[in-house]
Amino acid sequence: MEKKLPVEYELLKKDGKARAGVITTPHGKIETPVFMPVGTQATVKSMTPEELEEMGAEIILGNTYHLYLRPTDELVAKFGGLHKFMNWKHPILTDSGGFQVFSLGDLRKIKEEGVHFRSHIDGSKHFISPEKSINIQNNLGSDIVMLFDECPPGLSSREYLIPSIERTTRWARRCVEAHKRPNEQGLFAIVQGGIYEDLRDKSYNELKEMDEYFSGYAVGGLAVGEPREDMYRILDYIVEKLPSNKPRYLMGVGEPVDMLEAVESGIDMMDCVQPTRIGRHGTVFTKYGRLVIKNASYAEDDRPLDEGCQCYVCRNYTRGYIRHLFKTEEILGARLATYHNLYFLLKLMKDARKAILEDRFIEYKEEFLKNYSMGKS
Ligand code: PRF
Ligand code: ZN
Repeated sequence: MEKKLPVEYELLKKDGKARAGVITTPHGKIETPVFMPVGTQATVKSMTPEELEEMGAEIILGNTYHLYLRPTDELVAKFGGLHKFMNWKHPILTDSGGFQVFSLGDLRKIKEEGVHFRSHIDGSKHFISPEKSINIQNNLGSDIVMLFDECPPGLSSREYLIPSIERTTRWARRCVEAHKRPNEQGLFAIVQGGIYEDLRDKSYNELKEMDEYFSGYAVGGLAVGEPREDMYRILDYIVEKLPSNKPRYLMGVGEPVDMLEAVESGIDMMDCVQPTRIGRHGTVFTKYGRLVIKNASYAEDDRPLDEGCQCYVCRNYTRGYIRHLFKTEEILGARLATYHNLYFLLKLMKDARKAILEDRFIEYKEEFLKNYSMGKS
């Protein structure tokens, strides 16, 4: 008999390729499709865990790279792991640091052994290898551990991608080998391959040989500068080839239109810093598209950020008040906009799930897109 993995997926219903399911982790269940708020530095910026629970978040992200630099994974381990350190009782997924280190540009050098880089904080020298990334994630104690991969730029050539994929596969073997808590933390593989179908196949086929160790698969290397059509084409091509009995995670995508497209291709999980980042700077999602709250036209607007939104912010505050908070640089403005944006994407996925269960996902998606592109907020 195959050994049991700590993270499992149950498929409840398919509508076309879109899936509704449940992921079970050591810290509880997640209903999919799901949006995962990003808590890079052991906090989803400005939100308390109680607020995240209230808005309906079921799983959040943490980052190996940032937590390794500050406060260090060893310190987090002394507090009993990331859940205890930040007081979040539900599932956590940690990204491996691959993507963050590769985003450093000139500050890093890729070798077979791992990646040498300089800290974005103080310029100090560091090295992360596949073994070290897994060791850090073992110390953090996340429910889902990501493999240490290379995420090449969106328009990388085939000549660049082929050796990169092969190195990512060798790193995957080293990650599997280095994983010290296989009964408590599920490993997710990351399929790379840029915008080429055959290279996506190559990456997946190589990783698949280690399938028994993987609790799920991520699609990496998308939303990194390639045209939208290429992203949709690759998603449509590769997602249906991934094992149907494991969750599929699209990394770093949080634009509503892209999220629905991904769900239609069979993606179950997504994350993005976008809702928190744009929220802090005063841009919010509404049914009719984005809205920049500082604009003078909202000064006397007594409507909620998004008419029809049932979140705490929309039930209690007006656009005019939140605009005032941003104009006066009051902290509460950033908090309220962040709360609403996260709620909006969580709800988008909860509604998508409901639509899949009721066999009307395409109708749901088209209705959303029709409104969202009208831009009449
Ligand atoms: N790899 C990892 N993290 C990621 C990505 C990736 O390819 C992306 C790409 N959109 C976001 N975050 N490890
Ligand atoms: Zn709202």
